[in-house]
Amino acid sequence: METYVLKDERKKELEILDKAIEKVGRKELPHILRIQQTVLKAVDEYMYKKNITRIMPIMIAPITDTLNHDVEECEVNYEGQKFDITKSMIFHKQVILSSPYLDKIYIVSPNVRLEQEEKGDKRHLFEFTQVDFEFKGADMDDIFEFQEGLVKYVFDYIKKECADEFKALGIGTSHLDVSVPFKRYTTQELKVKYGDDFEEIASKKATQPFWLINHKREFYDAEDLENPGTYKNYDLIWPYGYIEGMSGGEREYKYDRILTRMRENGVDENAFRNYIQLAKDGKIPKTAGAGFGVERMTRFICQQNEIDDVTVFTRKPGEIYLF
Ligand code: ASN
Repeated sequence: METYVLKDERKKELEILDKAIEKVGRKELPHILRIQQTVLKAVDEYMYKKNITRIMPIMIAPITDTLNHDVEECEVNYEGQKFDITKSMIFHKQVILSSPYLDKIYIVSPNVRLEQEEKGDKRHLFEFTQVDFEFKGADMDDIFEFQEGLVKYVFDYIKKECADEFKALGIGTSHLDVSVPFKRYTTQELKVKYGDDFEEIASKKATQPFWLINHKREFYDAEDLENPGTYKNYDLIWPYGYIEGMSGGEREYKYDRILTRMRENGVDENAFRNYIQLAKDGKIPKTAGAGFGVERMTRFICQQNEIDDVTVFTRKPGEIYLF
C-alpha cells in the first residue's frame, strides 16, 4: 500500500516536473526576458545620468521591513545571531543616508516575502526584485517628478529597442505612451467613489498610470502632522487593471515620531533598538523614496495575464516548487 502512495506522489511530482520544464521552454519567455533586461538597462542609465549612487543588495540582516501584512517568517541563524531574509531594504536606505557624503541612492534589491496563497491573486511572487531608491531632503513632489521621468524614459527606451519583441509577443505598445505628470488621487476620494475595491476598479478604468496617495501602513511612512490620520505616502498604479506597481513615502525620521508610530503599530522596540538609537542621536536624515517591482513593471509592459508569467521558475504562492 505504502509503495502505491509513494508511486502516486512520485507520479504527481513528475507531472509538476513536466510543467516546470514547459514553463522554462515557453516561446514567449526569451522576449519577455529581453524586455525585462532592457528595463533594467534603461533604469541604470536613468539613475546614472541623475547621479544616483547604486548600492549592492543586502540579503540577510538583523532587521528588515515590518511590512503592513502578515507573511510567514523566515529566519537564518549565523554565528549565534538571528538574521531575517530581506523583505525590503527600507531601514538600510535610511542608514546609508546617515552618511554626509551620500544623498541619493538606489538598489536593485531582491526581496523574499513568504505570502499566503490567495485565490485569484495575480500580482504576488514570494520572491521578487524591486528597484528601491531613497533621496535625502526630498518630499512627495520630488519623488513623483523623478518617477514620472523614469517611467517615461524606460517606456520610450523599450519602444525603441524592443520592437521585435513586441511583434513576437503579438502586442502593441500604445499602453506605453504615457503623459506626465500622472494624475493624483487620494485613497479616501477613490473609496467614496468606488467602495472597498477602489484600487482595482480605478486601475481597470484608467488608461494612464496614476498616483494613489495616503495609505495607513508601516510606521516608517510619515504621518501628515497638519492632518493627523493621513499619511505622506503613495503608490503608483498601473492602468488597465494591472494595479499597484510601486510604493513609497516621506519617512518618519525624528526619534519621538518613530517611537510614537512604532507603538501605534505594535513594533518590537527591542529588535529595533539600534535603529531607534540612531534616531535618538539625530542620525537618521529626512528622506523620501520608493521601490517599484521589476517583475510587475515587466508584466505591465508585456501585458501578461499574471505576474508568474514573467518568471522562469514559478514563485507564485501556493504551488509546489521543484527548482
Ligand atoms: N520599498 C518601499 C519603500 O521605499 C518599501 C517596501 O517595499 N515595502 O517605501
